[in-house]
Amino acid sequence: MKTAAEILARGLYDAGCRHAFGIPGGEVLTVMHALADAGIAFHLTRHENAAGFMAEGVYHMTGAPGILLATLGPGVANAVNVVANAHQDRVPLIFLTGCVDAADAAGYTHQVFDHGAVLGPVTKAALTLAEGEVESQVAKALAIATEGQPGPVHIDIPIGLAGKTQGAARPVDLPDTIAVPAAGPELTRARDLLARARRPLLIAGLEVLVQGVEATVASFARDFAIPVITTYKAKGVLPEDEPLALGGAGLSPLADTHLMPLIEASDLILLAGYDPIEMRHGWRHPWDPEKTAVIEFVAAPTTHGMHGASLTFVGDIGAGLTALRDGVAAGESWSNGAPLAARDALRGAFSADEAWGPAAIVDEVRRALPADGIATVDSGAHRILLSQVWRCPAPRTLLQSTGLCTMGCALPLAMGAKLAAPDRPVVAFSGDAGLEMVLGELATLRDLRLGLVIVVFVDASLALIELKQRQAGLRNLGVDFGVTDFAAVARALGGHGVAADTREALRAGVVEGLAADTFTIIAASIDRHAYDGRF
Ligand SMILES: Cc1ncc(C[n+]2csc(CCOP(=O)(O)OP(=O)(O)O)c2C)c(N)n1
Ligand SMILES: [Mg+2]
Repeated sequence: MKTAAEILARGLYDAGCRHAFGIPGGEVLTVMHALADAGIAFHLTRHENAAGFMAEGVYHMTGAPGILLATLGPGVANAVNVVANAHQDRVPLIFLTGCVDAADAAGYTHQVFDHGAVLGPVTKAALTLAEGEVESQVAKALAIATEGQPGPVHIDIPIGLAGKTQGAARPVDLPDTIAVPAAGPELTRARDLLARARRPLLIAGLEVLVQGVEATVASFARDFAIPVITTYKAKGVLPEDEPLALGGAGLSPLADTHLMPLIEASDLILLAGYDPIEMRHGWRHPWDPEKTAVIEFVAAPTTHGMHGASLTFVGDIGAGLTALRDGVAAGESWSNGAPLAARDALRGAFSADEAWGPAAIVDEVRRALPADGIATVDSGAHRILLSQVWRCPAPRTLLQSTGLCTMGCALPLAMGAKLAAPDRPVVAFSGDAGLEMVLGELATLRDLRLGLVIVVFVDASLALIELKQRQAGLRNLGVDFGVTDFAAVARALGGHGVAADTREALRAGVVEGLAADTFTIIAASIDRHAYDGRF
């Protein structure tokens, strides 16, 4: 007979989970120990929010749901940001917390608030484990976290229940419901549209990665010579050095000036797992489905209202594309060469041809990082520029928060990725304010003994916000701050630290850092207003 905590831990282990992150309190000790005893390593972090991003980093490398453990009350409150991020960024995250037993909650107030009420709007489900139902609840939590559009599921574990032996479990029935388009008038119409298209475009989104159908999408694009735009999360679905790859889009109005004319000129837009949660305002209603045929394959019914489509198929994106192309011969594609011209124009607009500056930093690190390397990037001006300049040779090689766009994610994402894939080189890019938000995690990084490289863009400014402030004609307020000696901070916390203001110094720092057995911070100083006119 197993306790509730043991059943929970076994269920998570069987789902492939091998790492959990967080900060315990007295209320979750039983759960933490049960996780470790089941073979799920527990990693102590300095903040629950960062712990959640480390869990996400592991998920991107292993495919298994992330696990975040926190105590009741303040632990829950500290984790709200990363849970919201998992919701917006479609990350299967199991958030485990303790709670006082129902009978106690009636007459006890210390640290007690309604966890479910706080987390309800930012989770797919919030469950409280119940006597005799633990096994089925864990199975349900995992199914909800991973199906359709993945996301966070909160499991509250009553203190009294965690260590209590449970009786025989009920059978758990959770059938897989993924669908493919059935033969019928819609599929026939879709095939006809594909057969007649002369200027087709494909827009790939994060659900392609979630469903693991990158190869199907890439061969579809190659076989029909269809140019591919991706969201930032889907960068690399088609290796970005291929001629059909038009790079990532979503946050850069400058990139849109080159991409929107293609959308306007296209006679068939194929949406593959395109979830517009990553896209800025300019991507609201980017096409008129009355004028342009749009066929979409998505994981979940579209209720976002961001764009229309002529035909929407919900279910298995790879099987959908395979059914679509069945019996359709590849025809002419863009005889005017417009996509290649747009690709050249984009490369010119986001050129790294400068001796020093933010694009030179991105370019230099890209050259130093091997093709199997993983980069993460924080929120801010540096991220928008990097997402346009950085070329991904494969999917999930650039990790970032693209739905919530929160600061403070790049360092912990990189830590989780490195922990789960220790043989792959990992670089985290961050703004100075974003890194200052998570400096405590350098102590976690020291304890984990992970050799990763952190490149910080030092501009003593919330550059993205400062730029918006100036563009709005407002006076300078609340966006500037002092210069931190990040190299010294790194050394104080057990890492290496170097300052770089030339390509040579940066390259040497990255090469040495990737070979080191502890972390390295490279403080790359850039000019104030370095991003003006660049995205
Ligand atoms: C948690 C959080 N707070 C505030 C913001 C709003 N915001 C977006 S970018 C940014 C500036 C970040 O500054 P820094 O990390 O130095 O990057 P830079 O823009 O200078 O490249 C801010 C404040 C956010 N996205 N997330
Ligand atoms: Mg900055």
